[in-house]
Amino acid sequence: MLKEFIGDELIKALERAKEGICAVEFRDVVIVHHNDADGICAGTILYKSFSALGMKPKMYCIEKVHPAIIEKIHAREDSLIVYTDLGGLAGDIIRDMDAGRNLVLILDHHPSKEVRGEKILVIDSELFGVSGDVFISASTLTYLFCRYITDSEIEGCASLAVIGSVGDYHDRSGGILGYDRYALEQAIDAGEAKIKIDDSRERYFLNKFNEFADVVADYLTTLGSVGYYEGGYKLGFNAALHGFSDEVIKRANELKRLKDEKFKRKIEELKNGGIRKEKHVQWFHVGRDFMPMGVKVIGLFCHGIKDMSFIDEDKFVAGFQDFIPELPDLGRIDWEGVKVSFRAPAPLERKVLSGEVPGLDITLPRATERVGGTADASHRIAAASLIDKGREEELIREWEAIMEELSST
Ligand SMILES: [Mn+2]
Repeated sequence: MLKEFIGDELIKALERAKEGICAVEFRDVVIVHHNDADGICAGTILYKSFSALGMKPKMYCIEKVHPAIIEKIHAREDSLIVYTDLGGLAGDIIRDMDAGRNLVLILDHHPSKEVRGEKILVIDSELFGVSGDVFISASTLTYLFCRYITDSEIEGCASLAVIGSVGDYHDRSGGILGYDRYALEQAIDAGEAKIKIDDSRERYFLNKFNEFADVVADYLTTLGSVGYYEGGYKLGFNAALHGFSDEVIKRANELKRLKDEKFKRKIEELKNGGIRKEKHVQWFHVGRDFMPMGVKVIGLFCHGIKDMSFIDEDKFVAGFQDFIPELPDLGRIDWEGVKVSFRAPAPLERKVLSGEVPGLDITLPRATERVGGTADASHRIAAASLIDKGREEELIREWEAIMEELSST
């Protein structure tokens, strides 16, 4: 098994994780997964594997790891709680909030940090020098882990790993690579998948879905993120388990249309004076107008409008969206928050990349810290944070002040 990767530190860690889990008694299994295609496939792989071991896992699908959410999920004891496709950076918060009541395993492929604790284990490819942005999806990592815990190859899991990898665009160079490719080869050997070359790019046809992996991934991400607050990920999870019904495909297409309509309407509002202009940023707040879409879409929206003609190309674009504290399956959480996404119009993007203008990776986390929020993702030309509701104007003021401070030096 896994001949190609023998001696590999990551593989050894997965073996150790199995030993760690087998050494502890737990009553039930809880799976916490992200709401895009990769997260849904990773969650489904865990579900299938623990089911094969005779357990019936409880599933939670979340968009973000936040203390108020961790608190709800960990209000139990003697369980095995497995996070997949998220949690890598929140290991210490999860450990402290759980306080040793449960056994926690985090399987992630995003940048993360190591955590010490008797009842927590973080296995993140990035900690082993394997880029989770290119060579391994959460689904592939989870698939490999599940091979160890079940000591077998479970039908359909390798295909799900392929969908997750494609969902995270790991095929962007023409085909999937590294560990993801290993899962693809397993799916092909099992007769689940075929490679087709389409315009000098690989596409992966999956027999079970009678469809290409990229199309399946697109449906799952739409159901999970655009349909987040109506629990669309449950339709995605069922489809990942059993295949797509016509109704589920119809719902995915309706959700796509809904997103387009809501975006169109919001653009009209912004054009008609719905945008506020400061010295360095133009910004707006969509409140709950994007319901039932999750907070991922504020980033998509800002990205979509940043180069439109009504946008001032010398200023950054910032959009706020309410994080609704009534989560599907989890119920009410004790936190009212807002997500903010920043983007740069193309001419400003060039100035950031040439060093003429400070990048969002510096300015937004700093402003976020000043208002007591948490940076969510920070890149030079695209960044996002979570802050408490009611502190939006303060964040904009602090961010403007930081821009002034950095420009004057
Ligand atoms: Mn992922």
